[in-house]
Amino acid sequence: MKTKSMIALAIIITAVSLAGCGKSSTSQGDRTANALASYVAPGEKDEYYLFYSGGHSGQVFVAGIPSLRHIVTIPVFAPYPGTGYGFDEESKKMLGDFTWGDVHHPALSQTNSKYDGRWLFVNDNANNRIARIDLRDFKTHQILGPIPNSVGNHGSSFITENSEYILCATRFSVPLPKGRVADPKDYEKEFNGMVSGIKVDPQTGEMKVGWQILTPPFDWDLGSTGKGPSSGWAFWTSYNTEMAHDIMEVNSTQRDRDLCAVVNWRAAEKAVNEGKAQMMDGVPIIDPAKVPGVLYFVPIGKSPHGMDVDPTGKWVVAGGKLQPATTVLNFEKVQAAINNKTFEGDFRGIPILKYEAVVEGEVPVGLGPLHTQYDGRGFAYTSMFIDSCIVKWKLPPWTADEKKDLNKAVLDKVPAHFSTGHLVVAGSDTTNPYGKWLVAMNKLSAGRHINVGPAQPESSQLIDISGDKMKMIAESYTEPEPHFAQILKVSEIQPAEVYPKEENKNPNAVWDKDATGVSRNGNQVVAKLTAIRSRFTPDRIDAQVGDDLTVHVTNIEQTRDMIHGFGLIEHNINMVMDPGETKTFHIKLTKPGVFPFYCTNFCSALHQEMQGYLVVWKQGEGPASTAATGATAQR
Ligand code: RUQ
Ligand code: CUA
Repeated sequence: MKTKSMIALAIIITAVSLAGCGKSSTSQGDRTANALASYVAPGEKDEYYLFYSGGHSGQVFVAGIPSLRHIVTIPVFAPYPGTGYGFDEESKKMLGDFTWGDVHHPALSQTNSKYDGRWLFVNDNANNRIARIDLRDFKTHQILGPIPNSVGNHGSSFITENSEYILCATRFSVPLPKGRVADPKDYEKEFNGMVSGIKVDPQTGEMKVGWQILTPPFDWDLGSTGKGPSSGWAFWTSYNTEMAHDIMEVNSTQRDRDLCAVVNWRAAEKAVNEGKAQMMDGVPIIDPAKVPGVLYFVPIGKSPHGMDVDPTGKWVVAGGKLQPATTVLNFEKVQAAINNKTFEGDFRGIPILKYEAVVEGEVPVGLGPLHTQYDGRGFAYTSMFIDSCIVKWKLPPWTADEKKDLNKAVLDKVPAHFSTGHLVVAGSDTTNPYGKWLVAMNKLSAGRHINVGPAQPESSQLIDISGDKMKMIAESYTEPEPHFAQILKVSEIQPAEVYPKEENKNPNAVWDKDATGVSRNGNQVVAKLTAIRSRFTPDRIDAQVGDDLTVHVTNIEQTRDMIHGFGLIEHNINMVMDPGETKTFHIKLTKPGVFPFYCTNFCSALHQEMQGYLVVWKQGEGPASTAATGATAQR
């Protein structure tokens, strides 16, 4: 039916566009073609997942491509009542004392530099953490951090070719170890930054801090990891090579070139194994001045931002925020310069590679180049914050003619609305990009949407890059604030639709009525409940003031979509159990009364009837006080 419904839509759209919208710069023919390109008819499905970071919302959003429709929110660093995240004991423990995070750069796990569909890692710029989302259930399973000796986890999370490590670099420098105080006036002497290798368990995905590399107090910015010829290496831009600590917009933008980091992470791992590190706050730290071969610098103009390795692993492109060009490093030349010691001096004992020896060219893409992505066909796409467009250009090797005038390598520009930050090309950071779609994540939506008052959303735009010329197809709006994103082909993963009963290893899970009930031991009261359409068993919990109440609820459904919630009136308790899942909350009972609890998730025609009572008697009163120790009251 796909064709029929598309033709119908085409007719409707043509009719609508003929009736008005004369202001649009898109011709009638294109409107129809564009609409069809992103149209996913009712009952049909998108072809790709778009995982985009939710910035300071602390979450990850999942949309479909080509429809750009938001499908779910995956809560990560902030409580999210919609899925009960941050209310049950397990997720509360993961969040710790924090109720927000600042998610910037999601990274899909890789095997041999291809997405393997296992995990999605995201960083928290604000509280120096990394989280792991499992793509089997689209849930957050681990939050690591705050990472020791590391402040402002922005240059992250960059994954290595076989997901050996998540590599991170600090945005901010502070006196180390954390907790030490020095005057910011002594910034150059007292402050330091850090590059961290977060080790990922190849079976479970469990992360732990592996090692760190001490750096001068530059503000490390964006980076990426190598592959192919650059296998084992990673790259970060920096701003503030000036090492300013105040009036940063002036004082940190003085130099024409800043120093980017070229890190041999395999050499770092080896150095740690050989005992060449010193411990700080429980982490082996490498001083790269004393362990040659781990860290090099390359000058890049000016206050650069993104630094992206192409699918072949040979070209590394830096966006020169304040310079109207991208700089293309040739990794083979980087390697040769290291081997031949073609240095132009050093900074605190770290060799600076000679610019002319490693740079293939500066491509005049326009104003405010930030990030670059690749289609795997030899083309690069750069987001332009100031020019507010996406620029398509040709990677080397360039013809003699192009080399003479690299303007000739710039092939196409498409306006974006407005001020694009990140952009993502499907699969750009793998050896085999899918290539077809590009999503521009724009910082300013500038009132292109219906008026929603002064709090404005961000916008995302879908661009078709399959032809010679880019084509703007569709736009949508998003909660604040997408930074980077990853695109994964839907057919590459098979998420679970329920948690199978036999996989539920929770010791407090109950599946039969006989195992449910309320038991008391001293003032510890434990309730084990089942939830199924449309009742809780038991639907009454008796306790008394002063009790410690623990409630485990198992959703014993094995049917897709049959989700139950557990909301407890006036106690700030809100759990949501997916089919086959057990969740737990714990509270100290402080006030007497009868408190209804109810299912929050509309599950059946009798959903509204899915309710019960927590009866909190005064101390020494009611059946709660007489229940024998360890006894289980059944109903
Ligand atoms: S940064 S807009 Cu946080 Cu990724 Cu470049
Ligand atoms: Cu269960 Cu509503």
